[in-house]
Amino acid sequence: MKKVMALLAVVMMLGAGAGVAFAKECPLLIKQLKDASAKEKDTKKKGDADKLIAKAQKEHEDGKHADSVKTADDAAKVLGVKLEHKQ
Ligand SMILES: [Cu+2]
Repeated sequence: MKKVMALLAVVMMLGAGAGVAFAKECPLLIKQLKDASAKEKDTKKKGDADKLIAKAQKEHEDGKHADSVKTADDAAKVLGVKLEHKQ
């Protein structure tokens, strides 16, 4: 039983660590997207991208950082830019 508890503790610590990494990453991605969107001249693409950027921002605020990163990647595809992910 002790082993199981120790394992659980390790898993939880790893999970929290990953959460923190994502939490720091989203704003960086969102900033890159906003810069790219500001330069986008195609209003249709810009509109689609802005919607995704707002969604990513919301997901980040809700603590769904992994989803936020995925949404940010989708927005980057719309804008045709490559995001710099933090390692
Ligand atoms: Cu986040």
